[in-house]
Amino acid sequence: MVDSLESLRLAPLTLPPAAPAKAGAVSLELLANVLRWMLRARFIDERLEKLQRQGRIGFHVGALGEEGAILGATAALKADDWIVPCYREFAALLYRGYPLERYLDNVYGNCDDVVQGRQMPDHVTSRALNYLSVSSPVGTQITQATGLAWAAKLKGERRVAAVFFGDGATSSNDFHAALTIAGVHKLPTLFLCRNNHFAISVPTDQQCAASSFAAKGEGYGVLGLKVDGNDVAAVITAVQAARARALAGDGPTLLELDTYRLGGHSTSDDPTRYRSQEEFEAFQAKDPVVRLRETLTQAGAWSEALEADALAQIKTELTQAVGRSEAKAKPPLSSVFHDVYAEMPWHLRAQWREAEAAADRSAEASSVKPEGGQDV
Ligand SMILES: Cc1ncc(C[n+]2csc(CCOP(=O)(O)OP(=O)(O)O)c2C)c(N)n1
Repeated sequence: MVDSLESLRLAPLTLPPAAPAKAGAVSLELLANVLRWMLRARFIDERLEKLQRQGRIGFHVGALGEEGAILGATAALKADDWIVPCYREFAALLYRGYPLERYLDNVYGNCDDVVQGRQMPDHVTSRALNYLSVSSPVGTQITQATGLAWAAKLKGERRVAAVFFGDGATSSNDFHAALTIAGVHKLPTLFLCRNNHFAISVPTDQQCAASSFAAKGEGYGVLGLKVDGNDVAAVITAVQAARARALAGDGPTLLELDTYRLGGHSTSDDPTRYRSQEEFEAFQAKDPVVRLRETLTQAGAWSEALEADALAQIKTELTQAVGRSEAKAKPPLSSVFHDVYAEMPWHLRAQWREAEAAADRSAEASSVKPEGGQDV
């Protein structure tokens, strides 16, 4: 019986004509620029983790070890393409030209934060840079990207929607809905699965029994390819090929970018509780920053001096930007009530008045000295 069932297996999808080019096709100049951004991203990640430990910011969700997958993919896109992030892709937004200080305003949730402190840190967005807002629920961004891709197709626009998500998100309802629709309508969606080997503490072999995450595409008629996500040139060529394929009308591609999360899930996590030092060290040896640095140095396109320059620059920029963002005021209380309705309905106005009165009472109470007139 098993044999006859096996014989009914569908043939796997064949590679498209626009198969990924050879890694050598990516210019050294582009790779050096991506390395510079990877170093910047890592420096920012490490500094923000320290700020969180010092109690100066509430939270950070970083991308240590995943910089090659995120920035390689971003470098392969065009400015008009949508980037639909998960929550680790701040470096993609900065690469597109978002000001560092504005990003930090979001991390601090201050009065210049584009989302006015209503979101967790790292939940930033930019309409001007075609970077959709971060939604924390796992997987929801995958359907949003498919909607954007559908809109682009209906409008005849030459742009793709590239959506980042983790391996864990491939178990979500949204992954299923998005790949179903994108496959049926041949939408220009690039499904970028950062396989960082964990969904918080759950390793991939406990998430699903598929042979790979790329293999999941086949069930939806979506071409799935597994790429070494720590090989930046391979990521760039694969995303460029998937993009060309989507614009040619050949439909979406699911790219599994195989990488590894070298840090914790976020600053709220302690990864030593669920993974061994041996495993960590084995993946550390494949660090995308180290690999790209070596490749470029051997090719004469990188040097210690260039690296020192890059690090000195980001150190100065970050120190200045942190100083400015940290000094800014919180968003006003009234901001809680804005940005939902063009004209605020009466019941929200009433709640706003009540909230202001409660805040005044509380400020008054805290300024009243206890009996005896002593400060406490
Ligand atoms: C619907 C939903 N369920 C649970 C969570 C809690 N949660 C936050 S991140 C995460 C793991 C996601 O793992 P993965 O998709 O692999 O992405 P990664 O964090 O590894 O980049 C979970 C379960 C959530 N945010 N949303």
